[in-house]
Amino acid sequence: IKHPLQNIWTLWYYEPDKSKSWEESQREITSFDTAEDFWSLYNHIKQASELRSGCDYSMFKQGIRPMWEDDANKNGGRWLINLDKRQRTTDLDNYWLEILLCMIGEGFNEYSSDVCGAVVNIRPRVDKIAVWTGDSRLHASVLEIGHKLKERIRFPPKNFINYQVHKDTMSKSGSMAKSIFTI
Ligand code: M7G
Repeated sequence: IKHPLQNIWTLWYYEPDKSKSWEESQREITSFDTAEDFWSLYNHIKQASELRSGCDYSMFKQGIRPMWEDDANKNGGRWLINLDKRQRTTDLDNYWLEILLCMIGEGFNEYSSDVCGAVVNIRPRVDKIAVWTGDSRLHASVLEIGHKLKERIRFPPKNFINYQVHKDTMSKSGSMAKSIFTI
């Protein structure tokens, strides 16, 4: 018997395509609900660091699209980790795997239900990894998820991560949105 997960998770892949809208370029790859099926998938696909610039992976609970507009995300926000060029070879894949394992193992404890998913953006200058939560107004939950995130990926304590509300990200451009928490 395979080891069941508490949630069903869906992997998405985004590749820029000028002939399509951003939303149309988000492709649902597959869903899984056991630890073994997670590893088969993970071992079968490229590492995040091997994706072409401009591409993303997203892993979200089944039924939640990796977009601000989804009902589950529209009041939410994200804990954002910016990675400089050098970290693509040293940290990116490790952070991403640890976040996936933390999510599928419900490692955010009593706040795991507030986690919607995670995204990794491969970009020419700064790669980004973000954990998306469903309600930016739940401050205790947001903060606990952020602290747990830093702990799990063993983020250097002297470095900081920021939480941005999707509605702010939507109206500003990219990473320039203001943060409501920094830890
Ligand atoms: P990004 O890929 O999150 O970051 O956003 P980047 O600036 O580092 O590449 C790039 C652009 O993709 C945004 O300005 C939007 O046009 C589009 N985009 C990104 N997200 C996350 C969404 C989304 O959730 N919904 C929609 N409609 N567009 C998005």
